[in-house]
Amino acid sequence: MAKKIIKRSWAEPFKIKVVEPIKMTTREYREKCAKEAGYNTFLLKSADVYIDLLTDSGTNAMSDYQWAGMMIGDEAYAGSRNFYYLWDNVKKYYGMPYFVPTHQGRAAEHLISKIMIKPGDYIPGNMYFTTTRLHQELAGGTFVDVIIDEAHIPQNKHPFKGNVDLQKLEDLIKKVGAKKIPYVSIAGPVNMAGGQPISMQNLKEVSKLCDKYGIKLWFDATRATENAYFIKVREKGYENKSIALILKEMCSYFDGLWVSAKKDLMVNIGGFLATRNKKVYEEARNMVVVYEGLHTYGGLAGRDMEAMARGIEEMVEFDNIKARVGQVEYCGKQLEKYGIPMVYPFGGHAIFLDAKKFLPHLRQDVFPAQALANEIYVDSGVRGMERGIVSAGRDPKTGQHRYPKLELVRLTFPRRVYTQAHIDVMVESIATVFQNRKQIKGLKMVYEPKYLRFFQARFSKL
Ligand code: PM9
Repeated sequence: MAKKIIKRSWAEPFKIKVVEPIKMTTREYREKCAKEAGYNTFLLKSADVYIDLLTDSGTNAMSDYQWAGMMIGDEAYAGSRNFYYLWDNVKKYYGMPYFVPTHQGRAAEHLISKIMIKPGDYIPGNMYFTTTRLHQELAGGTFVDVIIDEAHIPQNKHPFKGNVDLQKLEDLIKKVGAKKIPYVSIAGPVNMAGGQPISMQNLKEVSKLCDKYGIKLWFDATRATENAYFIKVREKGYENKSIALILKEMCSYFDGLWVSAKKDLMVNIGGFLATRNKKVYEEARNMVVVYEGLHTYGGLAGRDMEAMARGIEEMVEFDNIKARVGQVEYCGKQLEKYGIPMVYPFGGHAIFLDAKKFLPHLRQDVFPAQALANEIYVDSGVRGMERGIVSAGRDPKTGQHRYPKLELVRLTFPRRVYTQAHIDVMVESIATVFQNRKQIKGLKMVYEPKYLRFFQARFSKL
């Protein structure tokens, strides 16, 4: 008799040493919490959340190696030894000789935007990110989306939806002139597109095009190891290369990069700017003392920099990144069984629900993704985030809502935090909300802050 083939599963490459209790509340209680929070999941109290999938930013579980490093924080005002260790690791893993720490990613975005952008400039990029674009606009620039069209279509299964459309980029260069483009801003993977990667081949081509016109290329490397993982498993010629080697090759095409260390590096706070351009470095090093703190701590404690340095070493371990992306994939496959509309292929850090398809009876200006994130919270205490019209904000020139093609709810996985059982509970909740979707009503925005409105806007039910 032929032997039955036994499936062999993978599991997380760690075990749990410390736990943080969480509690399930009643639906009635959560209805009250949601109303008090103005139907904005950012305004909920964390204590009222059961499974927190708002973000993977600063919410990761540090390893014992990172926690041990916290104890050897050198809290000197100037010249902390943790700073030099972190700098060494930035050189070693990102291949950039110059480095300035910042308290988080947007602080580095602030520095680079102020240094590089003049009023009237254009900054092409592979889809906008909220904080990145805002800093580019505040510096007087206009962001132009040059991502491939496939990125705007949730069901499209292109393996590298983060790719730049070279024709769109060259058309823009010819239209406005290379002098008006201080740099091309590349994210890998692309958060707002669903965590979609850019291919090495596309990166090479973008770099060649930039060289042709003498334009600099800058990298938002916040989740670059996820991008490196997708290159390894999807792009020919990279299957036998390590994540560290792929990351280094990716970075080699850029003049500089910025990182929110709260993601890949698995720390609770931190960021940095790194470059091979000495002039930019000198300006950043000078500006950081104005906005962040001395250039050897940049708004961070010595212990934070030690945890970041150690996080860099862990983030490139293949088993670590495989388990991280694998958890997202597991979740997507479970949701698929219930016919839940999502963005494909599943991304690196999150599952993105397609709210336009989930709630086809709601027009985009009654905020379907915001309403859906809220319903999921009320059903089970699972907290996700709107990534649609609210996040897109208003056009600074016309003052009108921007209407993005993607109207999504993001369910983001903090690294090394939740188990498969948490995912199963979350999947069943979303399936229940999907069953009852026709009863979900839209929202009206009743308070709108000027910048990054998704963080603090308030809504009422229609
Ligand atoms: N990303 C996220 O949840 C946290 C705040 S915005 C909702 O996805 C990229 C690709 C990011 C990012 C933050 C930043 C800014 C830059 N680039 O939050 O300032 O995903 O450390 O980084 C968030 P900081």
